[in-house]
Parts: sequence; C-alpha cells; structure tokens
Amino acid sequence: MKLYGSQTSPYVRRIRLLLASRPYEFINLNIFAGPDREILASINPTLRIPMLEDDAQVIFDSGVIFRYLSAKLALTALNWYQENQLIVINAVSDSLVMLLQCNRSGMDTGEDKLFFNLQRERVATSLYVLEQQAANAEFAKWDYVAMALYSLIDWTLFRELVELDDYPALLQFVADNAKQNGITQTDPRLS
Ligand SMILES: N[C@@H](CCC(=O)N[C@@H](CS)C(=O)NCC(=O)O)C(=O)O
Repeated sequence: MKLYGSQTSPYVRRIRLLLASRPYEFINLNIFAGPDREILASINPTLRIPMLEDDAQVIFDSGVIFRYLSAKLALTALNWYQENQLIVINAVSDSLVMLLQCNRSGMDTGEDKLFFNLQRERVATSLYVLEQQAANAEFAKWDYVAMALYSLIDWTLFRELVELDDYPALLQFVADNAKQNGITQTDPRLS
C-alpha cells in the first residue's frame, strides 16, 4: 500500500495514525508546486490529498480511504453518532483550510465579509460541540474519530489558526494522547 500525502495535512495524518502499526509506503508530496504537483495531478484530478494506492487502484478522500481500510483490515465500522462527529471535525478542518488559503492569498480573513464570517461561525459552533464531547470523555478511546480530532486540533495549534484557550477539554485531549503510536513521526512540525 502507498499513501500519498504531506507531513502537514490533518486529513493525511489521521490515515497515517490509523496505519501506524502496519506496513505501508508514505509518499510525502509538495502538493502546491513543481514535479510533485504533476504527480498529484496525474493521479487525482481533485488535486487533494490523501490518496491511497492498493492492488492497482487508487482511493481518493480520507473518508473513503477509511471505509476501504475498514473493509480490508476488518476494522470496527463507525456508528451514526461517530459519523456525525467526523462530519463536525471535517467541517472545522475544511473551513480552516479555506481560511488558511485565503490568508496565504493575501486576504485579511478577519474582515467582516460573508465568506470569512460563515467559516469563522462554523469553526466556532463546531468547536463548541467538540469541546463539550471531549469534556464528556467521548473521545477517550483511541479510534479513528479520536485520531481525526487529534490531527485537527494539533494542526490548528501548529498553524496558530484559532485561540484554543476557550477549549480546555480539547487541549487536554491532545495532551492526553501525545504518546499514542505514530504521533511523533506524523507531527506537522517536522515539515
Ligand atoms: N475531503 C477531503 C479533504 C482533503 C483536503 O482538503 N486536503 C487538503 C490538504 S489538508 C488538500 O489537499 N488541499 C489542496 C487544495 O485545497 O488545493 C478528505 O477528507 O480527504
């Protein structure tokens, strides 16, 4: 199996954490420029990572990769509540990725503009729910949802995208899981 991704992507990291104790090859791409972008374009027209190559087929999108690996490795499937938790985690991830890209495009994402306001509101409402769930110890088990949450919160800290002091349970969740298998090798700060 080959996993295409980057050291910094939170979507890639959750799959790397899932595969932490298993053999696979990690292809670390610079997706925004140069020959690596050509590799990306030749494999995935959506120009997004992660993607997984296995048995001569390529699977796009972390959610679909999780379903593929669940079937292949006989992992426990997510229940509907966990599916919703993952959607909330993805909503924060997607909005923060977009705000980061706007910021890198020279925009002031703190401006009172519809697009920025919608993303910031979604991040706040979603993080509030995740904070409550973390305080209720709903991520106490180190499963795929916990791995996705860890990847998001640690990436948010790394990129300094949100002031997380208002989310003590999420910060505690990250501290509690800092020694899980694969966390050190997948740290975005190694990029
Ligand atoms: N829904 C996708 C989202 C993946 C995603 O947004 N990946 C980012 C990196 S964190 C990306 O490839 N961005 C490239 C771009 O936006 O051009 C998934 O779950 O895999």
